Amino acid sequence: MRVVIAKPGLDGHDRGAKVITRVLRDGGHEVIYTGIRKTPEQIINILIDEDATALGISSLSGAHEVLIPKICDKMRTVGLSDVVVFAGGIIPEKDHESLHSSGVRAIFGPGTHSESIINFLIEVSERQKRGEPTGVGEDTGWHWD
Ligand code: B12
Repeated sequence: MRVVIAKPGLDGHDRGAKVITRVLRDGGHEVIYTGIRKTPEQIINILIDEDATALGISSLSGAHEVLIPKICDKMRTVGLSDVVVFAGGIIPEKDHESLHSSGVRAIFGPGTHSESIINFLIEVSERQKRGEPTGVGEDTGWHWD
């Protein structure tokens, strides 16, 4: 897949995003890392310019409940409904449900094994091959556990 790893928010916690960029590249994906402190608008532009099929968002600042739904809404507005969104970082369990409702298909916290992120993307490709929608604009309720 062609994956953008994005780091929205004002903080500089970039280790996780860099680790995930490496993990996905090693797993055979094409990965573009945005760098830190990107606005939702900048992330949308990068997704369009890079013709991405998936967006992974890293958030450790506590702003996930504002920033991630905002990015998902903008993606739907500009016609990026097919793009799969997943996230990671410091995202408490209690916030997972609302993020899933925003269109986030998987959330990975600290200590996640690389294998489970790779397996998630394999599952996404298999679902897409079967014609089962996974993008941020699809209201299927499906998410990775
Ligand atoms: C290292 C660290 C720092 C470093 C950051 C260095 C860097 N360049 O990244 C420094 C010292 C700079 C720092 C500063 C601050 N920090 Co700090 N920091 C941490 C700490 C201890 C570890 C984070 C880390 O690097 N982990 C290692 C990486 C590899 O793990 P990870 O990021 O979690 O990523 C893994 C998963 O989460 C997941 N993942 C992450 N992103 C993504 C994305 C995708 C797409 C996927 C699939 C998976 C995924 O996969 C990764 C691999 O398993 C955490 C506490 C913690 N235990 O997490 C606090 C923490 C994140 N920091 C915190 C705070 C408050 C700050 C400061 C505001 C403190 C202050 N008052 O100055 C400042 C902010 C400075 C700034 N401008 O950003 C808080 C955030 C609180 C919150 N969310 O509510 C935390 C949680 C500490 C705490 N318990 O309070 N910090």
